[in-house]
Amino acid sequence: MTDGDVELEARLAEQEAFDPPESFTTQANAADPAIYEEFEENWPECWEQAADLIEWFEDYDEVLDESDAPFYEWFVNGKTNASYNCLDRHLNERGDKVALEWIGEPVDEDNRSFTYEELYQEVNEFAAGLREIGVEEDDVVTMYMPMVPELTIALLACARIGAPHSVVFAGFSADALATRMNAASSEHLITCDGYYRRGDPLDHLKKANEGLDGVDHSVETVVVDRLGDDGFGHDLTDAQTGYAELRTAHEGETVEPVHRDAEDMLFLMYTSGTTGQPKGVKHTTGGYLSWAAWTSQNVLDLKPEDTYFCSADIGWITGHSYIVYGPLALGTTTMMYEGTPDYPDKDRLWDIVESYEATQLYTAPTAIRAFMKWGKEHPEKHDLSSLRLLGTVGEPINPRAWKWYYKHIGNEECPIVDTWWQTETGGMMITTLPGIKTMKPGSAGPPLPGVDVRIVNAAGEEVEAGQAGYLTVQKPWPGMLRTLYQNDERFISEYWQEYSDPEEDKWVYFPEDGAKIDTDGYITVLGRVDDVINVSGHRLGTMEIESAIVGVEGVAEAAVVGGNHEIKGEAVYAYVITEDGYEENEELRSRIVAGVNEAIGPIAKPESVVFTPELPKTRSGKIMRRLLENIANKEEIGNTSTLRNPEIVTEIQQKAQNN
Ligand code: 6R9
Repeated sequence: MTDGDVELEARLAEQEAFDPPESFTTQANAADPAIYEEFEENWPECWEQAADLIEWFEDYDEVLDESDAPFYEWFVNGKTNASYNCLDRHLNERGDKVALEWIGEPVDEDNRSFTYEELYQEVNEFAAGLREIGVEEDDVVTMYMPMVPELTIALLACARIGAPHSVVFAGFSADALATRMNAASSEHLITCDGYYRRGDPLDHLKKANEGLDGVDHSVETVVVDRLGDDGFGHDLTDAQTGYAELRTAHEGETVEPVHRDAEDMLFLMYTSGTTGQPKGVKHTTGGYLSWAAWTSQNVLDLKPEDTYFCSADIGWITGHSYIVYGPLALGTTTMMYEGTPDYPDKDRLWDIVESYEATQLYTAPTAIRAFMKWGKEHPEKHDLSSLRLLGTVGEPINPRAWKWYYKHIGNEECPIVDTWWQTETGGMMITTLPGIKTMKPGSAGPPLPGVDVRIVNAAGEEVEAGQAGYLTVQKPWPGMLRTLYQNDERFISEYWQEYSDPEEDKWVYFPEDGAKIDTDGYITVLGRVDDVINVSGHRLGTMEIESAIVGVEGVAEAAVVGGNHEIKGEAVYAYVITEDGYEENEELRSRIVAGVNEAIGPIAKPESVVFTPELPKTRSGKIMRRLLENIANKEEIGNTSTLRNPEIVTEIQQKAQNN
């Protein structure tokens, strides 16, 4: 490091607040600080601003219907179509402009650009193909696909014909696919033969077929050919059709976008919760799309002339809202890339930013921590001056990583938006408006205008500045989930139980996060307060992992916790009791890891498996996960006086050390 570098690092390390640069504020989509007051005074009508960003076939006659809270309805009786909004309405003005840049793994330089016109055409043809294989309005279509452009095309084709999609992350296991298809009674699957990871082809269809074996009803499948000659030579069955074949049979056809009610389901997305069963989060057409578009415009500062890069996977909500729906609704050029940030080299992302002159980058803290570890020489090899704004999502970002991102990627010229939100919220909820607000590294910022977030104690009273409490949202918002698929009861018990007062018709949404607030109203999110582990920004339920481990032969009981991890944020730590007659050995340990891999996927694999004769339990028999977390984090052990078996704690500690 030069003296200048040292000086700069020292200055950055101390600085606690950063104002957005003038070069940004003067051109920002949201530039008037009065918006906060205006939205508060004019709530809920303020959200007409979001609805105005999309085109309606029939106008809505009420902004919000609260009569059946918490089953809120937004933009009542409005009719629209998400595919129409992301494609058709841009054709006149920018049909020749690129809608989607796809950057494949650099095995064959197989990058593809789709103009709005081209994307429109391919979506229409595929929509016609879906109809041909029997997909009807309101049928749930499952996608189990990696980051290939056909995934975006499939989402928009489904939206066009009013068939809700349910995307299952391609890294999830065959079992996870089967569980989700069964839960949604989904009779259609779109998948692909395989994809590339670090230069090697992966056999994805094999996994999809294994998943289909576990589905309890018949399924029609469409298979995208990604690998060509590198494919694994699977023969398609009678219930499987090739994507290209299906689409080209409808070449040149167009399909009228179905007029969907604002409250009609656009998609389902399964996410982890406290119990073993994943939750089918239901999002609607009007409210969700308006929310994705409004937040894209005001937080990501997207403009039609931008080339915007979100490095997430469409298998997660971030990809839905901020690769597909938000950017395309606004007529922006959106990018998707296949592969990993360190193949063929650790500058993959920076190479993409430079080559495509990306204007915004939206990524996750776990990625930023990895970039930091790899060193600034990788971004320094590239001209990143096209960037105007940076964003993060998925987990808390520590100030050191924030500052590294600010300095080494943004060159101190790009505001950073640290955006807190969830699968359930549909889009961003807490973050600075980048053209208006000062940034404080480590704090996501104030809630967005019109979003009523309060930090409360266990009794539901607001806590004082600086105190930790529970994050709650006290007014509905257009992008909110409407229910859990076919499970209204669980919807209420998961999100509306703790702080609501049904007698008073007071409904408070509880996202299961802890947080604190400062005197400026800036919120620092502290993490989940339920049994959900956040590994590299991905939500995993401890119960799901525990039941996978208990399913392994030789395991009697298991407890799983999240422990700190330098790159991943959190990692999975497992504590396992063996069955009589089974040895605590490496063989069992690797079967446990393989069992989790098979039941959920590689992201859930335990970092460590510690064998123990007992788990620390309270007198009422509940596992004290907090103590296991202390052990995983090599922290001082908290109070053990309420344990039935306090002596076990030191024993587990020793075993963990010798692991
Ligand atoms: C979009 C997404 C949601 C959970 C959420 C919280 C954590 C997300 C965050 C953040 C701190 C941020 N989270 N963004 N924590 N700061 N900026 O990630 O959705 O996969 O449903 O996860 O992620 O704990 O409750 P999802």
